[in-house]
Amino acid sequence: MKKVIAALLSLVALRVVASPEWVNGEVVRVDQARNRIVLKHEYIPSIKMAPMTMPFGVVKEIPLDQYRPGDKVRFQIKVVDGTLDITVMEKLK
Ligand SMILES: [Cu+2]
Repeated sequence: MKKVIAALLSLVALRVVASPEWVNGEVVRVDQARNRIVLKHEYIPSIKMAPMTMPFGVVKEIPLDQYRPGDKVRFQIKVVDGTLDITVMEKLK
């Protein structure tokens, strides 16, 4: 039983540390050649960014060829030297 509780607690701790911030958006333009995407995004609490349409860098693991203008998506970002990169992105149904 103790083991189970310990395992559960470590799971909870992991979730807190890795707690991902999902932001909803809509694809406006895809620039596959430069690994960039223009999104209309919602307010982003972690960086206090108002809703707007703007370009993002995209990590190469994300298959940009599967995205089209008008797709509703949610994504996670990281800030690198003042620019925003999308690290995870998925389509919303
Ligand atoms: Cu923005």
